[in-house]
Amino acid sequence: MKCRVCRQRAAIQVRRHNANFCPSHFIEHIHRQVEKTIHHYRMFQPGERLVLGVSGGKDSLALWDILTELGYDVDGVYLHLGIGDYSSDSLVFSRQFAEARGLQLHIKDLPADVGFSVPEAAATSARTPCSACGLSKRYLLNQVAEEGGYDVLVMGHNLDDEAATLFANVLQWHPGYLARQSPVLPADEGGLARKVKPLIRVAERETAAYSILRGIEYEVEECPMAAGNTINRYKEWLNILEEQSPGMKANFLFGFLDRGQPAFAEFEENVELVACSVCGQPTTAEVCAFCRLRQQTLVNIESRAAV
Ligand code: Q46
Ligand code: ZN
Ligand code: ZN
Repeated sequence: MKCRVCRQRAAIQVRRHNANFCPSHFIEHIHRQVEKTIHHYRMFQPGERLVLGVSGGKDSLALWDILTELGYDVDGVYLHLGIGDYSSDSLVFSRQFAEARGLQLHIKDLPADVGFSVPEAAATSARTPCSACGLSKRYLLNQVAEEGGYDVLVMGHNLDDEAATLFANVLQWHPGYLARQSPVLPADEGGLARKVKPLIRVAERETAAYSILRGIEYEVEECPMAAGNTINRYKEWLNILEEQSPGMKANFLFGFLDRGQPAFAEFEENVELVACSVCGQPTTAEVCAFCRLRQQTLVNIESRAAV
């Protein structure tokens, strides 16, 4: 197995590109894939301020490394969700990464700053852990982007994440979600920063390989609350298909973005956003979903403590 570029011994095979690469040309290949995605979807403009959601896992840390290597100036934000050792260990990896490279990492601590953890929200509300977690993450990331004056919120979703989300939206035939599933979600006048996903051309096993080759230490443990997460199940199914037909996952996603999505444009709901009467963040209701979750969770925690 030889590297496609230099004919030296290859270290990794990328079957969907029908190519093998040595370590340094694999790294170059990944950089090119990300740069191509940024330009193709016009993700950033010169002078814009970027902040990346950092989880301490391979995808977000690899993306931070790639963007920095490509010359972009990107700050990070770590959200501490209060999920036991998983959260504290992930914070250590994120901090170590940022400190070693002199990068700025903001830290938002859900239990300390807001008063509850994801497990507490899940135990005391009707939401599943991932639903309470997703809602809290979206809220806190928007808050950091707004408070820090960032123009763009950069997310570490990879090809597998996006293909599995698309698969879920197709299985459920959610036309509104399909209309909005995009590598770039434009900024909203109400104060939501633009959201971009520069890693969507890179598969999960490639971000893992990239991280190892670049010496990035990351949290390898899965979130303990992920059990039963349907997106993970869809990823496994798509991997079986990919194994039989290399390139299927990328064709599914990029075929949709290029040719399928325009058909769903008419389903995009043009909802008007107003300021939440409690926190001021843009929302469709009088009180945003996060403030409702917070109120409900804090009341339930207090009443449990009183018993
Ligand atoms: S951190 Fe949160 Fe994930 Fe854990 S609780 Fe679910 S959504 S699985 S990316
Ligand atoms: Zn090579
Ligand atoms: Zn609110």
